[in-house]
Amino acid sequence: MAQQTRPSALVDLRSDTVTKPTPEMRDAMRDAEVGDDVMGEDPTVQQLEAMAAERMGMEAGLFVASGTMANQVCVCTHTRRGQEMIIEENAHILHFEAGTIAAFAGVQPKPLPSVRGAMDPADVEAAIRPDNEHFPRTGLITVENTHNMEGGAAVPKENMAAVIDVGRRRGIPVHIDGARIFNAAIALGVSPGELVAGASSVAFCFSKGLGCPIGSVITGSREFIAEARRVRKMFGGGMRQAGVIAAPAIVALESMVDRLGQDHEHARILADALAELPGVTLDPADVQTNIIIFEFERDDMDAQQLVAGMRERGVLINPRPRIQPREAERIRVVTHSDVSREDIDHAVAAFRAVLAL
Ligand code: TLP
Repeated sequence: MAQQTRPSALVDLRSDTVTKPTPEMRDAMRDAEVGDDVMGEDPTVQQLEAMAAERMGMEAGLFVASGTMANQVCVCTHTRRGQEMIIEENAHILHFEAGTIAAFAGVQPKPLPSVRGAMDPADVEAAIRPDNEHFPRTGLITVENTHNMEGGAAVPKENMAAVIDVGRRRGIPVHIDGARIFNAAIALGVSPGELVAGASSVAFCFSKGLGCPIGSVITGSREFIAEARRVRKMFGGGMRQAGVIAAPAIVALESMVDRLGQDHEHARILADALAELPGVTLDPADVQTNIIIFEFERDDMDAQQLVAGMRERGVLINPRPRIQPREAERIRVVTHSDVSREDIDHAVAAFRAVLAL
């Protein structure tokens, strides 16, 4: 267990992507047995892919460079050009992947509203296009869990199961952007395999809460992964001695998953303190995992000034970019394995100092 307990020079709460590899990860990178993975000869990558598939209850896995590549390889593998994909309206795939579903997969989105990331299964079913030559064909349904822009909300298992069931009944694949699926599983008290049961593909990241420097994995059926492997090659994502970056991911699966609850606890402490401060609109009960998003509105200070004031006190935070027209200014704060309890206390003190009336 690799909780690092230094009061940091800087407390970096911009994202859980900022974590540095632990000493155990560095050791594993140095000692990794490697081979040419495009030739199917890297034993460390193969071990990681098998472990990841097993965790998700899937047949096979595929190691890729990033969460974005994971999602895009899945979208391209599931769909054909000109199709439509049903997606939650604030999803990462829709807003933060540089328009790739249009540029690479050639599919158009059918965005649906949600309650904190959970789309109504009846809406999903109603959004499936009837057979009519005017319409695009519905080629994919996606669910993001945890939902980043909904403040790390964990989409409940029953909702996931109901949406997955719509896909199964209507013969439409369901992809899960599970960049933070372990955070979701821990918050909901279920195994990740239970949470994604019946989905066609699940992507999750090692370079977020799990603390790795790089990497994501796609899991699915053997047949799907064989096809995804070809698409990954088209993206330029075939990697050679990738065991050096797969090795820390194995360390992460073995030792970084159970500690995620600590990040959630830290986020709750922060949320309780933030909710008391003038200008902050936040219901701490909404903070289920390691992401806090709060509305910020004051006459005497805007979000940029809050960010600057926090930086002066050694705490890094980011505004959450506006993704819907006219929405309120929001700030995102993310806890992770490089943030200790002392760091949280320091951040709370800094927020109080900057926001005190
Ligand atoms: N999210 C990043 C930024 O892109 C916003 C962050 O700091 O949270 N799915 C989800 C739900 C994500 O949150 C992210 C990254 C990705 C996919 C993409 O992963 P990467 O950054 O590895 O391409």
